[in-house]
Amino acid sequence: MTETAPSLPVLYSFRRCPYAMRTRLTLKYSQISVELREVKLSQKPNDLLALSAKGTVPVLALTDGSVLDESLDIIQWALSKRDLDNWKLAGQPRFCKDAIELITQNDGKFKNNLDRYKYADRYPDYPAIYYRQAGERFIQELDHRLSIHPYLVCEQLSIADIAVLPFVRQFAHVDRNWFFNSEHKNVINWTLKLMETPLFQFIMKKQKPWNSGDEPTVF
Ligand SMILES: N[C@@H](CCC(=O)N[C@@H](CS)C(=O)NCC(=O)O)C(=O)O
Repeated sequence: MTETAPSLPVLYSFRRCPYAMRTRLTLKYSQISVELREVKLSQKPNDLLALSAKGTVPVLALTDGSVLDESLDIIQWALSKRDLDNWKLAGQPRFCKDAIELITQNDGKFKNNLDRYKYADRYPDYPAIYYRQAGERFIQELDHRLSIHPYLVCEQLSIADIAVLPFVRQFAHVDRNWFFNSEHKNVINWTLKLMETPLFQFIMKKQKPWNSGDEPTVF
């Protein structure tokens, strides 16, 4: 009798999407295997759109048929399965609240300024530097935090670092020369340190875009 491989949750992802990056970081950390489907945003697969009409990545289709189409929901789900280093900051309600507030700021105001800085030609009301300076206010806050402890919320790596890092990386990459020579030394060191970890290197490996019928890529 031939045995069929157990089916895995399916993650629709885009390698350079910061929302997808933070979910891949967490799924890998939580030791949850998924079938990875790399999506081309200009050519979204019908299977993805059938699961979530929003048409954003990441989307995680669980084996029980449920679908998570918000990165923070995927992160919470993964951490509820396994969180060996307590990224959730369980038992530390003050830090936990702070982490959530920081992620909200990141996903809201900072992401907004980041988009305008990155795609300044689409927002001609102001030059790119205007949006960069607006985004820098968040970077300054992070820098201040990192002058007090090695991670964003406290002495340990947490969900806040993982959720925010991919966006700071994107901010840095708009003009690397400016960023890595800027005054934000604590943020620069934190970014470089985290990006050099085996976990980060692993989740950034190149993937070829998925097509229906492809052999599954286990991640
Ligand atoms: N709130 C969503 C946002 C996801 C999102 O906006 N992803 C972008 C890529 S980074 C996307 O899929 N955009 C759709 C598009 O570009 O067509 C989440 O946290 O998962």
